[in-house]
Amino acid sequence: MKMIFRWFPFGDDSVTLGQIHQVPGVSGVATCMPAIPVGDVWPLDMLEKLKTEINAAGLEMEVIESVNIHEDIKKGLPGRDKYIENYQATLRNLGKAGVKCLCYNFMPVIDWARSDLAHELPDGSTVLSYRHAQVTQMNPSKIAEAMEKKALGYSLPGWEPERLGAMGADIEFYQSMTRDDYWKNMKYFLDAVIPVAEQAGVVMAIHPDDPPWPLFNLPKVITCAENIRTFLSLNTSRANGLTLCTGSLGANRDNDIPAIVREFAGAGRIHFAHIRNIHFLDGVDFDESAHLSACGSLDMYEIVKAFHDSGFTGYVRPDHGRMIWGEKARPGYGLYDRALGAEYILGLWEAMTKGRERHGMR
Ligand SMILES: [Mn+2]
Repeated sequence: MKMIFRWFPFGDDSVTLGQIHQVPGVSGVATCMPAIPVGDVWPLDMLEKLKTEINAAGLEMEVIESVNIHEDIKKGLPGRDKYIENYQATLRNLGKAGVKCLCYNFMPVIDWARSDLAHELPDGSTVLSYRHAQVTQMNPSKIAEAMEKKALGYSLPGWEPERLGAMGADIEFYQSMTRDDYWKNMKYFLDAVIPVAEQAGVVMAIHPDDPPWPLFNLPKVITCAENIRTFLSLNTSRANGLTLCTGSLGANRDNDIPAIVREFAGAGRIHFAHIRNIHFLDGVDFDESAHLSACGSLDMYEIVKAFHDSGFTGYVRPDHGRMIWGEKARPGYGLYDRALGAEYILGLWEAMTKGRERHGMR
């Protein structure tokens, strides 16, 4: 596996490339170009400039997270072909710039949702939290407003202003769409872009829906093993793969994350792993937590072991961290707790590798 760190360019991150380079074992970043409007082609010269900056800091730019998908594609509107052509052009440019993996999502309107971005834990650290009653009682623009207040001026990926403007009408649009139609729109997109990704040397890695259940009656599809099987069967190329986000899928207690990892990493379809822990509360409520198994409800040893046993060679990043030690940063994306998470995962990995080499342990 290759340990990387998410980093937001163009001054939109409190964490510097120099700091990331000092986190032991981290070889690169997953980055993005938020300045490009959704649906436009990402210009090669901008990608190359960004790559030069990242390489100059001693890091690689092999993963992009994300190139957002225009809503017309998800809705299956006639305008989608133009946006798909642009997506294909972006994939070609990513390949030319040396990008190997593209993390994206296909969630309608709302990318991810939390009720609080700075919920205080007993030790004084703050985390992202989810209270189902609060989320479902608020209308989406209220959620957006509440989230923005706690984002400390940093952009929230998935809650871009252009998305918020059309949110009400977009949610209305999907009320009459069946899940089958949504799968069809997804297949139309995949069949058009996956061959281009293959040629460009880029693997695509869809991110699960977060949380993995429907909100506001929107179609959610990347939520469980069965639906992931359906997704992977829509286009059977290896370039049609997954970002396995343990915290997103893990929020549904019926999802057996180690089993999901074994099934899909074993089939060579997981290209990127987001590894984080969550702490289950009543019902479907949860708080995000520190990465250690002891701090949350997911067994991180079993999750990492499932990747290790599968011979996983893809990218891994610590996912959201807590805000600790007085750090001021984009919620979930401070330096300190994510660095602790990366070291914990690397420690588990080394122990598993050496346990096998030296003691024949499985
Ligand atoms: Mn994730």
